[in-house]
Amino acid sequence: MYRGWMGKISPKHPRAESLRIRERLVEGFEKGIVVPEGLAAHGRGEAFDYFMGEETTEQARKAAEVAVAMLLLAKRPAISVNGNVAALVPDEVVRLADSVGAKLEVNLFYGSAAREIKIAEHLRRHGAKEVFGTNRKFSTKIDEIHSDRRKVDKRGIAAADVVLVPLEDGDRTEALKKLGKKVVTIDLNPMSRTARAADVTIVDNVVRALPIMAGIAKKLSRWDRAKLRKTTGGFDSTKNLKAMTELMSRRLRKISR
Ligand code: PTJ
Repeated sequence: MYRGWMGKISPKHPRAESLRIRERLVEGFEKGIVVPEGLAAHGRGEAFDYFMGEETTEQARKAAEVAVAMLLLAKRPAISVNGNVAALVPDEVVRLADSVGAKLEVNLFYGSAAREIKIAEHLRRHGAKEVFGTNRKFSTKIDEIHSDRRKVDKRGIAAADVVLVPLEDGDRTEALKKLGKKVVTIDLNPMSRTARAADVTIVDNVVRALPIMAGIAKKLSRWDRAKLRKTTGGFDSTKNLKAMTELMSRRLRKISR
C-alpha cells in the first residue's frame, strides 16, 4: 500500500505547504474519503491557486464576510461536504457550521453509501455533533440535478434557504437557485459554471477560506441582523469575479515576461 510522504517533507522545500496539502488528500484517499477524481480536481485547483499567488485576496476576504453574514441571516443554513472538503478542512468546516448554526450534510458527486458513512464518521471525529446525508429515511431527490448530488437530506439541503457548496462541480448551483435557495461557493476557478451561478463566490483555496470564514463567523455572530444585512447588501458577485480574473491575468503577464 502506498503510504504517502507525510512527515518526510522538509519545511525548507520551497513548495512545502502545497506538498503537505496534497498529502492530506492522499491520506483521505487512502482512508476511502476522497475519490481518485478528487486528486485530479485538486490539481486543477492548484493551477488557479498558482496564478493567484497562493494568497487570499482582498476580494476573497470580502466575499467570505458576505457569505458568513448570509449564512447567519439564513433561517435554515446548510453546508454541503464532499470528499475533498472532508479530507482538507474537517475541523474548520465543523467549526463554521457550529458558529453559523448550519446543518452539515455529506453530498457526493461520485455517490457511494460506504463513503458517505466514512465521511460522516470522519466529521464526527472532528467534533461534528450531527451529520446529515447518510440516513435513507430522510433522503429525497432534487430532479433538476443530473448527478448523484441529486440525493439530499430532507432536514438539510432540501429544507435549506442558504447552502454553502465548497469545491463544487457541474449543475447543482443552478438547480438549487431555481428552487429559490441562495448559494455560496468556494472555488479557485472564477470561470467555472458554479462560480458564475452562485450568489457569492469566494475565489480561494478551501484550506485558507474555511479557517477565515470560521474566524469571521465568530465575530459576526455577535452582530445584529441590521448590521449583517448591511454587510450583504450591495455585494456584486460578477464584479468580484471580474476583479479576480483580472488579477490572475495580471499575474500571468508578469510571470511570462
Ligand atoms: O467527493 P465527491 O464525490 O463529491 O467529488 C468531489 C470532486 C471534487 C471530485 C467533484 O466535485 C469534482 O469532480 O469537481 P470538479 O468538477 O473537478 O470541480 C471542482 C472545482 O473546485 C474546480 O473548479 C477546481 O478548480 C476547484 N478546486 C479544486 N481544489 C480546490 C478548488 N477550489 C478551492 N479549493 C481547493 N482546494
